[in-house]
Amino acid sequence: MPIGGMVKIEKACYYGASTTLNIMSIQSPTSIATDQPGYFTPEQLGEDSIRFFKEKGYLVLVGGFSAQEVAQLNREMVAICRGERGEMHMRNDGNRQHGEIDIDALAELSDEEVISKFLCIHQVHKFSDVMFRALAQPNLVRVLTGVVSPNVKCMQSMLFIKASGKPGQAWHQDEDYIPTRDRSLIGAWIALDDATVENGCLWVIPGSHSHGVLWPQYPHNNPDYDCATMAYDFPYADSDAVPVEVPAGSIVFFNGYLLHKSLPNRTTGRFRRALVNHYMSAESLLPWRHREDISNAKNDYRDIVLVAGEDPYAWKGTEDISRAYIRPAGQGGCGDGRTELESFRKKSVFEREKA
Ligand SMILES: O=C(O)CCC(=O)C(=O)O
Repeated sequence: MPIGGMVKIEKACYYGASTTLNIMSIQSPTSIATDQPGYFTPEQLGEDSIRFFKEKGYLVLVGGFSAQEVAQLNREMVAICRGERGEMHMRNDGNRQHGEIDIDALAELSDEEVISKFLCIHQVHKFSDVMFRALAQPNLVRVLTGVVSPNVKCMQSMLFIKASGKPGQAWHQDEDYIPTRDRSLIGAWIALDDATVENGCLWVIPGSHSHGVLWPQYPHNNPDYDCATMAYDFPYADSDAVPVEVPAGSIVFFNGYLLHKSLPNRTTGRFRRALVNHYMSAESLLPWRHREDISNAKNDYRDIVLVAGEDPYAWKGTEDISRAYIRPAGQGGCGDGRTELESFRKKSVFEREKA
């Protein structure tokens, strides 16, 4: 789909998935307990699920996506990684060094080998029709309109592939990266494989969103995690965290202030794939991507997709700014600036902010 065509779409629509199953999406049976607090089926959604989300900062919708939808997303992932949907650039944050992935050299490799080269690809809805439509999948939108607002917009999609041996992501809060004006940011983490402790499922600290505080972060040097920064000095211990093990097709919704992380995939030969979309209330401005020419209070990033209700700022139009890019796994090192927390603390405020 041409990007230019996409910005004309006022609201994303969902057309369903084709029915052919892909062998890569078939998993060995696992015994993931789905009768836990915070786990709901589409039939069980209601007051209790909304209350759980508000109190604990997350909820799990088991069976949110069907096996056919999961298979279609996994097939699309292969096409994306093979470069069939368009170019992706490697994100190069300041002085960090990352290797390039040579897409042409992937032609001879199997699907599993190709996708294993990537850890995470951002903004996949910008060049993939399938990923674009998944933004507004009906079960997903039902929860969003229940817990966020009748009016919901999306600004980010991320495809996590996490083959065996790939790192996790350290403790963080998503509003630290994507600030909203009304703290309405929410992640929808769609499991494209059964996600377990062994293959690197999400971990959350229930209730940690309720402070409304963004704790500081530093550029850790822990090889268990990718190059994204790690939160510290928050009033919780690792023992307060719970693993969110889920069967493929589940959607884990989590508040943008919730502390969460994932560990490396420690299995042999099993993937832990997930599609993660980020949404917020359409009523809030989105001061994302700092602009020199406008104050943060007025900055409103408009490369967004409305998935429910009305956009109060429709009169501003939308923009087509972001492009798909590859997030570095950090396995070749994250470059300069990685440090132990104690030496990070000794740096001046100026030096810390540069990191
Ligand atoms: O899926 C993962 O491993 C990490 C995802 C995550 O932390 C996020 O989407 O904010």
